[in-house]
Amino acid sequence: MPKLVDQADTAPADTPYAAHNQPKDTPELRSLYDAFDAEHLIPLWKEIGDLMPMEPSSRAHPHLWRWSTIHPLAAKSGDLVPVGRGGERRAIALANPGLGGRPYATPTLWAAIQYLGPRETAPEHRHTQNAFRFVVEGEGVWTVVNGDPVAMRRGDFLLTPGWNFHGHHNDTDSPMAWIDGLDIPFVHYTDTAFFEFGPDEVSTRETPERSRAERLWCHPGMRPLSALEPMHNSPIPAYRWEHTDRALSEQLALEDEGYPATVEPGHAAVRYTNPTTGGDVMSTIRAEFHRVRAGQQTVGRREVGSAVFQVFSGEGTVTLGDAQHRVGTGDLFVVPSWTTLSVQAETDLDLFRFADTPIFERLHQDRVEVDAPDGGLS
Ligand code: GTQ
Ligand code: FE2
Repeated sequence: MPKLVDQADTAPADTPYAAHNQPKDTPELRSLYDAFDAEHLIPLWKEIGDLMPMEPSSRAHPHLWRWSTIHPLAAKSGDLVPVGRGGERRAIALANPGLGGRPYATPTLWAAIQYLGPRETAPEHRHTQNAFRFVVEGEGVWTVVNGDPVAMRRGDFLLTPGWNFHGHHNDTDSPMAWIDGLDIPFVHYTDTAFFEFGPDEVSTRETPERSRAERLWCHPGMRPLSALEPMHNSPIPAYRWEHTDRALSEQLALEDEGYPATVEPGHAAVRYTNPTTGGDVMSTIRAEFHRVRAGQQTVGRREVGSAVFQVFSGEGTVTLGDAQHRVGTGDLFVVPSWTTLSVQAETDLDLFRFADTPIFERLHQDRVEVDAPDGGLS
């Protein structure tokens, strides 16, 4: 297996650690190091620049995947690869080129394009990994969560929190693709994964207009008195596009009317939340939607932890540290930890974003730095 950690042999020359007095290279020193090796011991002084950097320096790259490239490949796998028990899902992961050939978009997050052909079914299962879907185009698939069918349509953000049974069924004669986000890498590193197969067929073929969970939970500002305890995952199965779209357009309209509503001029944004806590939708994943007006540039911002964006609509340029990418509808890009991101919108630009920040907030390891509008830091 490819090694996941680049091991430094000596303190890197470009860090303050380089000032450390290295011992003289003598035969005794070499035999000491050989003895360390034989006993599975590693001295800190050879690794410190990598283990204890002055600030995060992610192995993940700020990579971009184009929808126009990955969607046809997903469609091709629809022709060649059956979906069913065992493989479970026709999901193709974004593999960050900095992460040693593993199917990880970032050190903590999985992002994949999933493809389901006409009338196909992805069988039910459950796992401790938290999952969501975001739909950039198309409709017609039903994700069935604990026996409750939930329609998937363009712009919807759908949840499958850990340990809920879920399967997917395409009830139309057209294929559909969407993106999945999960905390698979985080769960893998921490050896906390459990998995169970469900029934081979998805447990319902009903296609109701609204899922039972939406009928119970999706009334703005209200919760049922039958469920007053806080839940660590949001009970909302689908955050519908009409609400996201209206929330953003109203923020911009209020800004035009002179009321404070946007995060910065011409930049509207919402976070999807758990209505029982007001916090993030799931314990390991934050999800947001951003709308930047044509001609606006967002202020540079970096934070601890990693994020993945998908362009929902529009065109622009993203600056990620030293890298710049022109982006359009469906394109996906990674923002590694502590990498400054700024977005320049050519047309009105709609961006879906997910990140691992809830993990670091819970552990009090979170940090954010925002460029001052004059180019300095605040
Ligand atoms: O749809 O249940 O991309 O279990 C990876 C693992 C999707 C899913 C993925 C999964 C799923
Ligand atoms: Fe799953």
